[in-house]
Amino acid sequence: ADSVPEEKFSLKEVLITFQSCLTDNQEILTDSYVNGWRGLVRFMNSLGSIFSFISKDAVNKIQIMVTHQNGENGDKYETLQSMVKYELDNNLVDLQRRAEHPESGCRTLLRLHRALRWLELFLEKLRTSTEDSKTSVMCTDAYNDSLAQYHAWIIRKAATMAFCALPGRAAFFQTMNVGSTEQVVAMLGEAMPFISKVYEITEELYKQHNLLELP
Ligand code: 1PW
Repeated sequence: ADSVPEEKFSLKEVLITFQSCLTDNQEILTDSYVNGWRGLVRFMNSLGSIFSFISKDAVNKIQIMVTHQNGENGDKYETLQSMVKYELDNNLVDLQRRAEHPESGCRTLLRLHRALRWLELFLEKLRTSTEDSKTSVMCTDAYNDSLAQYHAWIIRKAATMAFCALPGRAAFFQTMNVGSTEQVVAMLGEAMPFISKVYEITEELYKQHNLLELP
């Protein structure tokens, strides 16, 4: 009775975490957002070591956010809205170029936010794909339409190479541990609106405060 079986990883749990980000007044809980990313990292790592360079940066960004959350002013980081207000009010964000605050919560979260757009596009392509669709192509297209524009040539090159090593559609769906193809498609159909909502609210928040281009 004392041996608790290792919880099986399921992408469904991860997407549900993003669902739990939203508060009743449409704010985003930093803790759940970061937890959602922890799950995405586990998912990426389960895709093989070739993805570890990609997940490494996400791990790094997660750690920076955790440090803010556990810091003296951790309570100011409860939601993305309170974080933005706190860091801007106290001049804790480098607006022009990286200087005194190279690891502000605002600029760190912006990187995760941009990557979430990639995930959103990629999952939507998977959801609407057919048996003969190629995961590598869907992933690369999603990347080129989102995150790629923010990356230097060398990173784009490495990322595109990693995508080529993605398992085929059937195996990829299995890695998600959600069940049959139909179940994966249904799960994505349910979860995608929450990811999109979280993305939209964050985008609007950053836009309002002119933070979308933070160095
Ligand atoms: C299969 C599921 C894929 C969805 C997850 C997407 C993860 C995105 C991580 C991409 C990281 C590529 C290598 C790192 C690049 C960094 O330079 C870059 N970080 C991100 C997250 O784009 C920018 O961060 P920086 O250098 O301004 O601190």
